Amino acid sequence: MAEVEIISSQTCPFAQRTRMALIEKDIDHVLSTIDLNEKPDWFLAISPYGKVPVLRHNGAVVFESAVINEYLEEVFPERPLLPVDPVRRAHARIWIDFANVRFTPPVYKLMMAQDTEAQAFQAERLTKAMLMMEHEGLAKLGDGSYWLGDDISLIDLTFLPHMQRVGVLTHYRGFKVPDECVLLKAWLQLMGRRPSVMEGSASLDVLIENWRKYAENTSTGTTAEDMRVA
Ligand SMILES: N[C@@H](CCC(=O)N[C@@H](CS)C(=O)NCC(=O)O)C(=O)O
Repeated sequence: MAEVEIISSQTCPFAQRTRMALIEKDIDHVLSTIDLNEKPDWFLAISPYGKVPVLRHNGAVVFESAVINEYLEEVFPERPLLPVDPVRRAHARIWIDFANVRFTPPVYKLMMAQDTEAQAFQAERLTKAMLMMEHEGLAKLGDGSYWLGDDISLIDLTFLPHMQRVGVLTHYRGFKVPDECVLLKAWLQLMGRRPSVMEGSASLDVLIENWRKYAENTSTGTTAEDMRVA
């Protein structure tokens, strides 16, 4: 058995972040997939939040995608995904926090909003987040193609899965990446060609079907519960 195991569900965007880190860092691992509608007892015993991803490594259990990725960075320093310079490292963490606190919640909340007023409010929030990513993030941080320049980093891996789901928002809510976000659109295209993205991504049709529960606000999962109060 490989010493690194990542536990995911079929199309979890948070688990996708960690899977991409494992692939980018070329870490030998096993991918275990569970059904979130019927969480096995062994999984509930190691996942206090009842959420994927969960990483098992040499008997230790680590959860929360951002924490897992930092753990992998510390334990497997080869093929680094964070810069060495402390200021650049701090900036990377600021944008990873931004992805979790300011970008991801409006993605879910726009999906789950049922009346047009709430949808317009969340679309506005998401638009503002994307404009900030364009002008304060991509335009200022790096002069290359990825968030920090020429080298891919944990920032790219953290934003990518939910940026891919903008196509699902377009399908259900008519939302689109703002026209002025040219760097963001170019980055998304570039990321689409990474083997780690190609391997870990589901088709738009699968994502649309999988997120129907959010679009109809019928999900009883803990992610939906958390996002209702986020
Ligand atoms: N903050 C967590 C979020 C993880 C999360 O929400 N995972 C979802 C699947 S994409 C989950 O396991 N949800 C459990 C449920 O819906 O019951 C992370 O970054 O790892």
